[in-house]
Amino acid sequence: MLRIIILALIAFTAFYGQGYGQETIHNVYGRTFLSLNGPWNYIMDPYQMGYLDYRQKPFDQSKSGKGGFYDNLTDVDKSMKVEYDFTYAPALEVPGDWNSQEEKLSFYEGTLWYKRDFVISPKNNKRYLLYFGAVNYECHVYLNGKKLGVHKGGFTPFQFDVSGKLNDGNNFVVLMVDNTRKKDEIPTINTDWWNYGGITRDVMLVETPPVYIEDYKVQLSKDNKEFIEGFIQMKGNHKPEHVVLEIPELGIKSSFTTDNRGRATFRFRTRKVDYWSPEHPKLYDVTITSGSDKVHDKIGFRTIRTVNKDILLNGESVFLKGISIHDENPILGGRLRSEGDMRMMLNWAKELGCNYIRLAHYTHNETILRLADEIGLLVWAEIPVYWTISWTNPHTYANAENQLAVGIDRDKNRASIIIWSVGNETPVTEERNIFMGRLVDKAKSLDDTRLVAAALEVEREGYTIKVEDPLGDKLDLASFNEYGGWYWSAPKELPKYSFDIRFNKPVVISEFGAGALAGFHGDEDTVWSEEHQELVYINQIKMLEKMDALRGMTPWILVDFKSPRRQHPVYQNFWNRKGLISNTGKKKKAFYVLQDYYKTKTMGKT
Ligand code: GCB
Repeated sequence: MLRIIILALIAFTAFYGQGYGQETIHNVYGRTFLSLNGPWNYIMDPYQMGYLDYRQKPFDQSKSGKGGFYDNLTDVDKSMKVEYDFTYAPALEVPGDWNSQEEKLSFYEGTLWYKRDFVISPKNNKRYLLYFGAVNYECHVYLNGKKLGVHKGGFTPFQFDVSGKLNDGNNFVVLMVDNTRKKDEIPTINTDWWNYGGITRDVMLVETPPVYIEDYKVQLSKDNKEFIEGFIQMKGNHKPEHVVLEIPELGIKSSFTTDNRGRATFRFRTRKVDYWSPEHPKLYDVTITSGSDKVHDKIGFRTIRTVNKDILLNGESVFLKGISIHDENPILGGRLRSEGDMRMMLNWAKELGCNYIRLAHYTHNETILRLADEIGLLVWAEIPVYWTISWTNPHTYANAENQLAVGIDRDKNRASIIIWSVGNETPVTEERNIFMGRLVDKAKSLDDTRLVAAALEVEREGYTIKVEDPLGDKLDLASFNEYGGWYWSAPKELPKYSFDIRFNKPVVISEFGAGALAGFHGDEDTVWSEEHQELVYINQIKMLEKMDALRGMTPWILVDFKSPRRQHPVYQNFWNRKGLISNTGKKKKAFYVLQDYYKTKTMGKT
């Protein structure tokens, strides 16, 4: 018994002690909030002067708790020696990474402080939650000079309950953000994308009633499309609460009573639903009410499952015409910040003829998922378990699992998401198989209504491309990255290859591609030319089409993106050039090859 308690305690501290694991309010955009976006003053602090004393002890762990930049001293008495002042410091726009906003920060990896003032008159009968869409990577949050907590993980939301901690009038929030890459974190030190630091997504102060609708899930039953099922979770007390779910277009108005955990689960028969699909992205207005709280959402209803080599969307075989996408706007530079940025990306995907996108390699902005629901694009969502993670470190695992769980939690009502990916190109070893296997089990335990996948790697023997990663046994798809014509073999050789795949599952190619500098022309053998990339696409498609199990693909990648690994001064200049569209928005020849293929490609074979 004692052992169990100790183990439970270790697991608990691994989760909460490390700064991940806070629960967040569901559908934050559907709530009443004060936006804290806009300019925040910042101080670059490579030596963590604002956090550590000269003996390297954190000020916030000293007796007084004072001494750090979070005190936000300004215009002090002339006898005081203070070596910072936010008031006169420059500002960065939030949301937005720091690298793309200031030349001197473009390669910066380290600590940077943010400060923002705001005015509010908190009401006695309300709760207040300070919500962050994402901050990369580790972040210490202080409100009016007092520490609220720490969060780790650059792509998932987190919040603090600040009820009773707000001043009536002037308030300030200070954040210390550190994007230093570390071996044991998720992602680890080595990635092929820019390590954009800072407050990259929305910040808001959410106001709710004291007892509020914290979470809910409304979807079609996995086993029977005639039923709607899900739950409503209240927060604030554990007394029975009356909750009402309304979907007017389906004639639904159902009442439930929550149990002593604040939860009501439901399953009831519905009249015929107009199914959501990329061709017909039907969303229903859904309203949940309890006491004085009311939340509105738009939810699509669809089913997804696999049968042998087929992917069935609403019971019909579908071919996933996809493209991979990073969370980056190459034209403005930096992380996607606005709905406009995101629409630009999705409209390009639509123009390419896609019905599907892979949001690589981490949890993307909630807004892009809502747009995918609205525009009609199926989605592969992913976590940054990428390449060589510290497989045996329990903190690393807890962190990965938390990022997976928070992503699933945030986006569980999005019809567009059909696949949770637990990682990308992780090298097969015993330790990795255990780590990844646990993530697959976790994803399935949290959501058994979607598919679980990972981007695996291939091996080659002569002209045979083999897929035999044992993790594949646990996954719903045979998905792998395969760089024939780029990292191995010449593009013209590709038609000679065939596949040997160990799994009787739908094959969805998670990546193939080739680099090309837009406007650089040469013959098909000239690396970096548009013609070379074009031939890779032509011959990849020929090669892939030989597989009768082929049910989709997300070539790498829609648009050129920034990466510190890409150094060639003429062709790359810190850009990964595998985009079908350049960093200035110019379509390369390969774009049209894929567009033609998608135009004529029919649904999967049954
Ligand atoms: C991959 C990775 C992706 C890289 C890409 C490349 O296999 O999954 O993150 O950017 O290759 O360009 O090498």
